Amino acid sequence: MTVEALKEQFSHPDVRFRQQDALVMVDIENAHGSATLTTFGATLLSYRPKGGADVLWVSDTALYDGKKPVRGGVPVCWPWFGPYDPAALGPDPSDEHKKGHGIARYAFWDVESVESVGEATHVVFVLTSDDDIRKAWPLEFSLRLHVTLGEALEMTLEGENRSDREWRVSEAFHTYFGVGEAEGLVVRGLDGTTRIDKLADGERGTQSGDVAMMTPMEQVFVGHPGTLVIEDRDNAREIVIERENSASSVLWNPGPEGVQSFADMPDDQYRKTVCVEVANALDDAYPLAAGATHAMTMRLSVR
Ligand code: TA6
Repeated sequence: MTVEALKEQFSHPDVRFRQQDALVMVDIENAHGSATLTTFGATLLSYRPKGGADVLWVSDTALYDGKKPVRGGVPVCWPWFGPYDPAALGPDPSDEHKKGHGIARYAFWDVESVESVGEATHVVFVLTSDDDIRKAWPLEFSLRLHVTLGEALEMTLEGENRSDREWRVSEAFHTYFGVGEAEGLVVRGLDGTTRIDKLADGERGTQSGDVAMMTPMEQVFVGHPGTLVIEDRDNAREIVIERENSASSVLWNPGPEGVQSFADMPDDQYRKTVCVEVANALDDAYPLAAGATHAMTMRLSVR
């Protein structure tokens, strides 16, 4: 949908549409703060609570060409997280088209609705299959992202299996949080959970106490539905991450060497962001039966 078509279809005092390079941007502003998404991947790129700094980080060298997902914000990973696992569907002729983290973040979504809910603003983005998407994912689906800017910023990813067969879903809100210093940053809420260390050949252990971010780091915590808190001390704030229907958390930072492999991320910016991802990944991937729908929710707030 073009900016003109969106302006034609939706006129709401809290919502503006604009073009940025090849992308359509959706700006939301109300008494609670502001947020910006792009219809490319339905990716949230900015969330500022009223009077506060941005909660999210976006790379200074991110691309807005509609070919590569914008580096930063909240990429939507669906219907698989990480590299595609052929076991999900069985070897499939389209496997070569299956890029990292699913199909949703590489597609242009439509805006389905814009409405006020009390003092909050609720925008729904929708994605259904097309010939391009079918090259990578042959099964019919519909995917909706509900975004509500209110006291908190709430996102719900609602996926429906419209095909005639069951598949397994793994998914994530791959959130890049903006922080003062990634190294040593404390994340609370994972004590006692099962930790899978992707940088140590998937070694499993039990997390004891709070997590102090390392750079680099890539750890998946599975089997826990709890709330996380990021202690962003340099910015004198705590970022609270609540969830529903998510049992995994992914903590990732590329570190000083790893960042060099990302052309869309300046080498010195790895210290300014941590990925704390609300997900259903690895052990927490789940079957989605033909005709079934699953909704995963993340709620962000700052204190
Ligand atoms: O969530 C961590 C991760 O899977 C890392 O392995 C790294 O690949 C990161 O996501 C970014 O992936 P992307 O495909 O966006 O470059």
